[in-house]
Amino acid sequence: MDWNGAEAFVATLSACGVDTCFANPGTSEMHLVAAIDRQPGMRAVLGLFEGVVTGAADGYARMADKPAITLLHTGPGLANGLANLHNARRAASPVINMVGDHASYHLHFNAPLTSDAAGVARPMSDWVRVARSARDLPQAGAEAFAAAMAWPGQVATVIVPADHAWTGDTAPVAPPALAAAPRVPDAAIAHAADALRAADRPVALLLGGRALRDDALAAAGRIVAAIGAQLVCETFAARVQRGAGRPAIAKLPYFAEQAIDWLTPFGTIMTCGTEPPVAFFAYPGKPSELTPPGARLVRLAGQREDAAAALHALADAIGAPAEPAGLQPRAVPPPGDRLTAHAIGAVVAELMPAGAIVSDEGLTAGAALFDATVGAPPHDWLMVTGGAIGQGLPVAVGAAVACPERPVIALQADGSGMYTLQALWTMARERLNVTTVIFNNASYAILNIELGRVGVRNAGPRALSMLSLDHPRLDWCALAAGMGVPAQRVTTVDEFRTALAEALVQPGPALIEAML
Ligand SMILES: Cc1ncc(C[n+]2csc(CCOP(=O)(O)OP(=O)(O)O)c2C)c(N)n1
Ligand SMILES: [Mg+2]
Repeated sequence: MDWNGAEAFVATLSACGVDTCFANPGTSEMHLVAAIDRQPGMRAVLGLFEGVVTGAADGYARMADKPAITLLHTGPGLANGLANLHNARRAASPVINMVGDHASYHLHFNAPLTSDAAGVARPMSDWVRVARSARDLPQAGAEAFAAAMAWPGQVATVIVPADHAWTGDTAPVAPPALAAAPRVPDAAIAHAADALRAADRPVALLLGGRALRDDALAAAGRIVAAIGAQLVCETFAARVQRGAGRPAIAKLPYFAEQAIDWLTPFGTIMTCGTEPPVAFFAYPGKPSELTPPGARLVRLAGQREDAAAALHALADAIGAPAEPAGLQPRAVPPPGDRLTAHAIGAVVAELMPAGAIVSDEGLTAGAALFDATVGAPPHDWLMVTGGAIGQGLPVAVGAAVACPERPVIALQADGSGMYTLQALWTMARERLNVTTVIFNNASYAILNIELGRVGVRNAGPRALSMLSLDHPRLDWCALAAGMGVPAQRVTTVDEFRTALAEALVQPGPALIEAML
């Protein structure tokens, strides 16, 4: 076969096991589009805004533990997708961006779409490479795969000049060998074991990243069995495996003073798969670091070290039993009379099937939702890792594409949902099994809270108008219908229970607009 650069590039990634492309192409990507078309086993999923494309690639990676390709159009198209690449990077998700650009010889003519595409890519990519020729393009693809899979994952971006994509005389290259996950040094395990043996006050194990997966949690549960440690998850985690039958795990509160209060009873705070906890924002006169002054901070493993191996080694070092303790029992809290975030969480905990995936962009609803669902059937919970809102619906798309047999529930705040609501159209087109619950509070509620917390007093109507979503109030049922997703509005707990039960048994997407 006579390969052009685009075909050799896509075939190289296919040989690496990449089988999904989230796309929003333009003229400079037409040979990439054709190459995707010709590649057997490659699925193409169109997103109608680049933030949907990049967020879907993130959600896919969190569930598949391998990259999808994004197909993006020049610097401006990539720029539209950057916020969710930021979230993907903070999640340490493996992602490969394939960004088309003008033909190399065309750039100096300064045509309208001329931009510094590599410069646009750099801040939100861990690895960037501009292909140098058609022959170099498959090589760049293999290198991008290795970079994306650098454990546990990175955002890798290849800029593809159009002439390199369409020039022939090249061929795919072999998949690269991948490095193993970096192991925590023995000395760090011994140090952590000493700290646990010496602890005379309660111990909190603060878990993040891959420490929130089953294997690692089983080891953490062994440490619970040995010394009664409290497991706590970082406030914004990429993916937590939780629910009934798994080691019970709390979540560190978002507000700094609540997080410090929460951590104050602990004499030792050990981090694994994450960094020592810091406040999301600085506030005048308040500390940035959340570790209480009297506590001993012990770093077991960072985000890029093998957290599961470290936890098992630590459990062995302290002679912990083989079986985890502190398992979460099945439990559903009473929802209460009013349709609140807690009530929605309680009904979700009641009806959610085992193996469901939750994409949580609930913002002010988030803490109540997490707490109400601790005793739900076993499930995966995905959060906004980088604080850039507009992640929830695209991540739900990607998770549903990665795991077609598992139902996905998107718990979505209204303001954040508006950034990337085009994801609903992709759900409808691909018939993805996603149930979206919109929290319609007609407000940027969190910013109304933060306004006071940062110390602004006597905010006037102009300030408050920048934090409100009324006049006109968003009609999510109409928005969803316009994109082919059946929707209904609910105002009571019973209406919500009926709507959710219906949506969960029907195939394809549905949206429930909860009026709060
Ligand atoms: C990309 C991006 N733009 C803006 C913000 C600032 N921001 C944080 S929360 C928020 C509003 C959230 O409102 P909503 O999603 O309705 O949640 P609620 O507070 O009402 O629960 C905004 C605009 C952000 N975090 N990320
Ligand atoms: Mg809101």
